[in-house]
Amino acid sequence: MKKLFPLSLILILLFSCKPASPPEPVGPVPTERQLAWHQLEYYMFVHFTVNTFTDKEWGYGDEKESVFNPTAMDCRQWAKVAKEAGMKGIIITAKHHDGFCLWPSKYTEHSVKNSVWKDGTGDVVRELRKACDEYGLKMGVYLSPWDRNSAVYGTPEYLTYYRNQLNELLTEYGDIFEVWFDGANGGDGYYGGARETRKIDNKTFYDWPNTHKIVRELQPSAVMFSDAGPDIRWVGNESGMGSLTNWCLLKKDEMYPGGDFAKILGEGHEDGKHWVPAEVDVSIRPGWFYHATQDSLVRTPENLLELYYSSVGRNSNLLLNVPPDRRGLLNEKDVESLLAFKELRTKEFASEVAKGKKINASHCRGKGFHSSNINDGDPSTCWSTDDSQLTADFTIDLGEPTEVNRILVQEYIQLGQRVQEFSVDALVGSEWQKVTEGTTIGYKIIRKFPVVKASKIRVTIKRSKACPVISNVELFRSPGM
Ligand code: FUL
Repeated sequence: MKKLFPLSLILILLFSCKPASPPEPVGPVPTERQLAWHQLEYYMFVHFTVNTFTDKEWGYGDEKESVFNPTAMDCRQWAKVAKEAGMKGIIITAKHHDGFCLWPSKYTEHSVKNSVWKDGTGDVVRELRKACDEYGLKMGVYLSPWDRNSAVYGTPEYLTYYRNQLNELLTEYGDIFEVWFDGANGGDGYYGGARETRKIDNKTFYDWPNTHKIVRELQPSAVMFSDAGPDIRWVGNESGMGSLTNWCLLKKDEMYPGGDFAKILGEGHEDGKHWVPAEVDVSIRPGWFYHATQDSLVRTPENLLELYYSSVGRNSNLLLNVPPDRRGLLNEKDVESLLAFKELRTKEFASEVAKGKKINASHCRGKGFHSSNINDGDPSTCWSTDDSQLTADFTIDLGEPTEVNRILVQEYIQLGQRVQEFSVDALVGSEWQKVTEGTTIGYKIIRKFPVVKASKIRVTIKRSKACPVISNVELFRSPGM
């Protein structure tokens, strides 16, 4: 018997540590550019145009260029604040629906070149480029497909105009990480003096596939956002709410920008044929543009933290709009709130208690996929089970009763999004208590639960499309409720 023991031990070890091949990818997987985008998580939206000076949300297109006149314009201040706030980039409304261009486009007179700002020699996009470079931020551009100024809007000629402008933005301003195609389209406007209503067919008018080709050719690393991708999708609301069930997958061929797909956009399609993750765009103020009357309505740091949980915490990126005021500066109120939110967030995730703790899984695929990969702090390693094993759990041994109230989980999305249902239990004393449960995971989820003093935390994958592949779990004792 004594001799058999070491032999059986060796057999067990051999079995559990057999070198394993990685699981096959399941369904669509992210492209390199999408993977890089996931990792950005949080960046700034900047809505700035003639509206800032006319106090409107949607300019009609007949605004005089001279109204655009920021008195202390400073993109470096925007970038400095974004950096200090922990954001990774800035997306600017190079042209909003009013058609006014923040760069001196050679295809229109309706731009900064005819404003009084810097006697018409200024270029907001170029200043932002420089500022982003200085602060190590990425830059993205919003180019509104709807143009209420253009005389040719609604005709095929407009497509040439739109693409020419896109070409300028994608060739003259360095690397662009995201191109934002808004879904609001067609309606009344100035249209070169016609002052009429122009309706377009969302499905056909823009000939999107050919516009997308231009972006791919000129900026191969850029992701494209719209209601329906191709790379990143709208989350279906502007209130900052990612969906609890959130597949990064979409049947995008059945959709088009400006269509009525809000609910689908929130959840995505479990059986979607394309990887098109959700981005949560939301403003720090009620409006997208600056209005002095909204100075008292800036979101509080606490509210911004809630937005963070309902976006980044729900497998989405957070694109937070912070509109410059008439000086061309981010307003003190917004800056104060943003930076206080950064502080709150840092404190919220300061005490991580799972890293390097003993961890055991009910199943292991074999060598290279051990459960210790889950809490090793290295997102490039992962835990997985045999192909046929679709349910499994792993337990983190905290060593001693430890207060915990947040959990962060990440799938190894390079191999697809798999988990359909999970639950989390805590061992409190000698009793297991469920602390949270959910459906999808994806790139990242963060869940809150009331503080428990747990000696162990167990995560159970209850349903999965294929063997689960988990890259990271973190547990926190946050000061928040
Ligand atoms: C919407 C636009 O109509 C708003 O003005 C804003 O730009 C928002 C981000 O997208 O569709």
